[in-house]
Amino acid sequence: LLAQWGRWRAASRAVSPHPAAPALPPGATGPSAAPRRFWGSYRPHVYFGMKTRSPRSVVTGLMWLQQREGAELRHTCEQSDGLERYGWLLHDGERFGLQDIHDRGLLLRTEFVKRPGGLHGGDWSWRVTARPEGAGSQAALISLFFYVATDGQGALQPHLEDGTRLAAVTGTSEELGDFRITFLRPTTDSGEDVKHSSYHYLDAWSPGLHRLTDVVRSSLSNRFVFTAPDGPRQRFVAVDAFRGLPGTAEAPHSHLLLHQVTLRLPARVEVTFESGSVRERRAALLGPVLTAELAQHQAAFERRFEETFGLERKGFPAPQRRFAQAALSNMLGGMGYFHGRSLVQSPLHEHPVPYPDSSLFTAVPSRSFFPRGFLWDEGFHQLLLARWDPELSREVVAHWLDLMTAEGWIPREQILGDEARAKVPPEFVVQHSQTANPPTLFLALQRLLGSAPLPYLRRLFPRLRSWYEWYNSTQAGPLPYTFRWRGRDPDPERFLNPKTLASGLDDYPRASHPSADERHLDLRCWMALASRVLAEAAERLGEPAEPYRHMQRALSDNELLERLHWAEELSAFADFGNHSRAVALRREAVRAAPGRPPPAPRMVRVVHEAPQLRFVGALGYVSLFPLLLQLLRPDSPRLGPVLAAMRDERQLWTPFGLRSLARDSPLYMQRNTEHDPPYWRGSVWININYLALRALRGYADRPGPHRERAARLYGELRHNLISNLYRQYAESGYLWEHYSDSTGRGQGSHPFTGWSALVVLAMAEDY
Ligand code: 6A9
Repeated sequence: LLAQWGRWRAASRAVSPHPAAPALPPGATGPSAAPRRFWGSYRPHVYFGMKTRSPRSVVTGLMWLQQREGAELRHTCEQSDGLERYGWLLHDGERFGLQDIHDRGLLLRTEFVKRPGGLHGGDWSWRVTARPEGAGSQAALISLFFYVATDGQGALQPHLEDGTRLAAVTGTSEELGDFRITFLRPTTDSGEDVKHSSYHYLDAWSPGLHRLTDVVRSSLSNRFVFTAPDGPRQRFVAVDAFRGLPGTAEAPHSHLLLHQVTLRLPARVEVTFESGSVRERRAALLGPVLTAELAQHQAAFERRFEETFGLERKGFPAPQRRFAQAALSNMLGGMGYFHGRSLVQSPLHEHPVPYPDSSLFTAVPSRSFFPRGFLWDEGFHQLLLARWDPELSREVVAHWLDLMTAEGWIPREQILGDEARAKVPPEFVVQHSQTANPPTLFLALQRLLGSAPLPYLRRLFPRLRSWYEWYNSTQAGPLPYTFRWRGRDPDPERFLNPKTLASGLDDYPRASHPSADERHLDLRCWMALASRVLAEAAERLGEPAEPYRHMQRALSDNELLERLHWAEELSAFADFGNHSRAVALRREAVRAAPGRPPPAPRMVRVVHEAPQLRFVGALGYVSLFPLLLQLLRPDSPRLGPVLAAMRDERQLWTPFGLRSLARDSPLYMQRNTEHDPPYWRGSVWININYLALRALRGYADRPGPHRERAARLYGELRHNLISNLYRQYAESGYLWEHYSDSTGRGQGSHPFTGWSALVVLAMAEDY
């Protein structure tokens, strides 16, 4: 019975929240305590939308449709939309933002400004300006759709003019109180009256926010004709009666009110949100008043940007400064507020279990492809945001720590709420409670520590300690002071090299045969960093720091590091494990079942050399970790060979940054399966390159035999990174997930203004 009870208790710890007081006291992020951050563009997965930091916020958003053959309704950021470019050019993370969207002959500018006041986060205004771009699109017909929707709470009331124009929506909801949203009559882009426009509106119920696009799309009809008095007649598409979604019997959850305005370019529409609790209002935030406020905010942003990063002072020309401003703005404009339940699989449960409701305020790696929180990405994001707004950064870190389970685990990928879930294939939704991710929040904390108020640190501390202990106890390696990522791919026969998603470096080659004998160098170095930062935090708080200092000393002891991880035959640091140096993928015919056509051949792994315990013969990012986290002493005899591997073009050096895996490494640019192209097997990744710059700068600043060499490498690497990222942005319109090591071209998802935006810190030389 006792054993049963013990198992039950352990199982419930895997899916219950950590017992320490939350890092964010209740209400700390709500409208009364933090009114300035209540409203925001916290819906990074839509091209333009806002919500409040509430669990089930009322949301607002924009869709558009060019009225011509083959054009599609735009709403959520989709890579498949193939927009030439889009993103925030200016965004201060709090009061204002300006975004340009280029969509085949159409330039849409979306701007917002907030105005504080009252008890519920104040007012805001939007301005959406649509202009033709390039030849042939003058006077094209376009529809703009502005909507308001609830998410299971609150009430909305439409106010119609002439029976078809949705002029305003009034409403009330938890946390927001009473409000009024007004859709102003359109003007030309310079504010003159437009000759003719056509209005439609939709009043519908959706099963949830994740189906809004479907609801609108299924309500469109092409029976309308645009008849301007002095222009040609043109058929167009508009929302008609809503007849329900095909094939669903889901209960209504979201009330949607949508205003459609159809008109010829150029055009401008303004929208105001007015909070019922604002008692006295100066002039409405519209027209020339709005123009003036936008200009003020823009000037303030530019001043603050220069004060913070000093790029003009450093001599960067205006186009490069605008590029850096856009990179920062996209990180800020990509911040989201999510609420919902993770699905957790623990070894003690037969099936995945929903974790209690949680809220997360976080930046995201990519608005189109990964618009949700990722644990180790976030530590890098906060390196940048901590410089722009340390208070914002502290809040984000606290949100993440509040996701911790009673065991001390934080799920790697946060898929909270229906909208987030709608973007993820089911097989990726479940989070495994034994799977870690690099504890990069310690990187961010290291930066925040100096200025963090003590009460804040005090709230964080018990959680940091549990988190640290969780790594120490669940990711321990086979020998003292070694570590091992759990949760590698369990089915090695299917992959050239089974993946290690936990490490964040996914398919980076590790021991060919996963086993309990493995020692993973990167995790060991992360733990050295964690020990150091935790010790510093403990000292600031007057808590016992010695256990963390002890660990820090042991993990940065260079002799021990060499004994555990120096591979003489590679002349590099490496992982250790059960490893074969000769594996390959081979196509294998699969036998047909009697009477059926032969199935497609599949790839299986063949092992030509029996695995044995040895260092893993891969040279790449993992090998650099003792340098990246500056554990290697400046006078270490190993520093020379590490620097040499970095600078060698047959190994890690490229004109675009350091590649992830050496060109002469056996798995360089190898597919893992027929469907799985190389990812961390050659490409240039910016987060690691940022760490490399920071480390080189560190070695250049400290006395030692390689000081000058480190300084030289630093200068060259910085130049290569900045010029390639700038060139890619100028040519392709985006920052990317990673970059080709042979051409420098952006690859993978885009826009990816997660850690790629660290280029701003590289430009500022802020480490
Ligand atoms: C796949 C498919 C619409 C992979 O940036 C986030 C992470 C990094 O943490 C990690 O280091 N990315 C890197 O190797 C993207 C991971 C996406 C996983 C989810 C679902 C979605 O298709």
